[in-house]
Amino acid sequence: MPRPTRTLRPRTALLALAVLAVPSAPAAVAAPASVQGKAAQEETVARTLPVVSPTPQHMTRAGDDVPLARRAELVVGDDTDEAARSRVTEILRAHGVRDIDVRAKASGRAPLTVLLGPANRPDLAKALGGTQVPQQAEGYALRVTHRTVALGGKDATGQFYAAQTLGQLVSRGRIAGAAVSDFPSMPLRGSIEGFYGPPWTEGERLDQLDFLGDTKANTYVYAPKDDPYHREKWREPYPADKRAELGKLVERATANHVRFTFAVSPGGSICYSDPADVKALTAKLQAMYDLGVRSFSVPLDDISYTKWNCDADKAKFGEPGRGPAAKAQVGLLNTVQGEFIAEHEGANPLQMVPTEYGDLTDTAYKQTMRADLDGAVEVMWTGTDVVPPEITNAQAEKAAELFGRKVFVWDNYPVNDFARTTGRLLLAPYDKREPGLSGHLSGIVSNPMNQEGASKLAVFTMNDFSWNDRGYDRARSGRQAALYLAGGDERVAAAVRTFVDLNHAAPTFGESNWQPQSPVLGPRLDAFWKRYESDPAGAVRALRPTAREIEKVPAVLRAGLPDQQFLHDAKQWLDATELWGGAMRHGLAALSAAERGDDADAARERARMESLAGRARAISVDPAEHHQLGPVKIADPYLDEFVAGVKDRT
Ligand code: LTM
Repeated sequence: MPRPTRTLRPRTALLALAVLAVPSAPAAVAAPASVQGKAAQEETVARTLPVVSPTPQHMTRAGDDVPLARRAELVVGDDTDEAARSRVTEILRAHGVRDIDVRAKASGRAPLTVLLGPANRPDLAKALGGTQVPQQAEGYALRVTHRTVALGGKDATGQFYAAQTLGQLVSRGRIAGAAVSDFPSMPLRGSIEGFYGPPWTEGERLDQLDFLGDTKANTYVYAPKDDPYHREKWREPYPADKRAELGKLVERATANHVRFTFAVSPGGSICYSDPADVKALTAKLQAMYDLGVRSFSVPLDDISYTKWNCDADKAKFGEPGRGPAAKAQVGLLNTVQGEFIAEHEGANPLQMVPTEYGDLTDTAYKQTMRADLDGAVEVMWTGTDVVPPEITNAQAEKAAELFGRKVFVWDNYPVNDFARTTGRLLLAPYDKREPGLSGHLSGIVSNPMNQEGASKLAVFTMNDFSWNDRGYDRARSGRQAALYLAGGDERVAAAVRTFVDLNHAAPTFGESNWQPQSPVLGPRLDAFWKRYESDPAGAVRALRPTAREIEKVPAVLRAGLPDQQFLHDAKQWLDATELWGGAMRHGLAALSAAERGDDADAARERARMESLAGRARAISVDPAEHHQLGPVKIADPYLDEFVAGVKDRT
């Protein structure tokens, strides 16, 4: 099946988060209706603030909610950010404001006035009152009081993020009366398309850039291993059609305040000492600068340092080895930083991936890097073991010490290009990254799955963590991610969460998973078999709703999930889920029949179960979409064990 070229996901996905928001503070948790009077209930509702994602650094109630009317004034200045302005307009229109009067000064007569611009603009500073304006880059202050919404950015990106937060404060015709003072804990946040296997399509990349903007992430690194012009043919310029496509991506990234970061990986064939190769590399970067790119990366991962690509390097740097390899790389990178980046207006510091990217061992390679690499260059690091089971503050501090700077984490989650991810979607919320990492890292980017749409659940939670690592609440973030994908529909979000549970395992390169499979279904099935020994009828009765719920997940998602890219990516897993749910249902029927002594019916139901399970096991990933080929895995090994358990007992 061809991949959709453009997503049908409405741009209002984040707006929808607010629609069914839950109380944000313990104080807002309602008392039981029996002990709570109507007035108190109304008070609770009025005081409840929606959950905002990523979690703001500070959010409190500033006053009563402000009702929306058909008319509003939007007060802007020359330094109002264009993207923020169109986002605010989009939000107001989506909530029924028909007449938006854009002006330079408030009339004082509008039912709603929205002030948007730099936080130090006098009218904004006044309307923000005591709400603190953060000094951090990309920070913003927001205050909703008495018919006025003040959205003040520390810089242009801060204005855009203020608008994104506003989108989550509006629901049911009211804007929550909040005061927010917010900024990112880590400077760099987002995703790196850095996996092996089918690169994302143009439509998937455009979708990802919108998604990153929605989740206040500022970085997308273009580094697909299987784009020949990124690695093997790194010396060759992109053909005109590919260049045009990249130009479109740069434009979309800019509209989302995302830095489109162009990466080129010359390490497989470069001759470091050949000026012609250095020139070819900078020419490649120059072509991208001309398209509007301002962030660049030279990844040197997954190459050998036990051989040189030319004799001249041996003559210049000596016998191949860690130290000489680092010397050669540092020479190249310092030239790019000093002679290209520093000479190009607006260019951000160069990023690089070292060849030693996944350990904490001090070596001649790292010694040379920390001694000689230009201090401006951002160094990426994956955490230990390449796919790290955890990242602690102590590890990050050590990595910073080894490379002589805070490192930028390339987190190999939820990437599914390595053997132990065969047949898997990795959907679990981010975990086992220690609060406080923002003190030791310059940022985190996710290396996502071959499937862009399906990656959004995990990346949503990763962007939540990198925005505010100390405020990260895994369960809340997972719920918000499901709600985001579901376009704000709670029933659909519940089906998303069930699907996440069936696809929760996150393997490492070793034997064990760093995120467990099916933390809800697994224990439930264990409890089922335990109870079955003493109370078979009760056990079967209690498990039936679970089987039905699983069987219905695909229908609920296909009917109600607005994200077509996700549905496309998850197709084989959804097909298998329906079959496994049916297998469970028939398995339970077989057990019931056996209990009442109806052997014929038990055999019939058991055969149905086996047939459905067999069909589920026969579904394989789509080779056009997946690097690792094989049968799709759902809630393994629990569902197979369930089928085996039924067979043993019927
Ligand atoms: O992680 C890095 C720096 N490089 C590669 C990635 O391209 C690949 O996607 C992941 C997961 O297999 N492992 C790597 O080593």
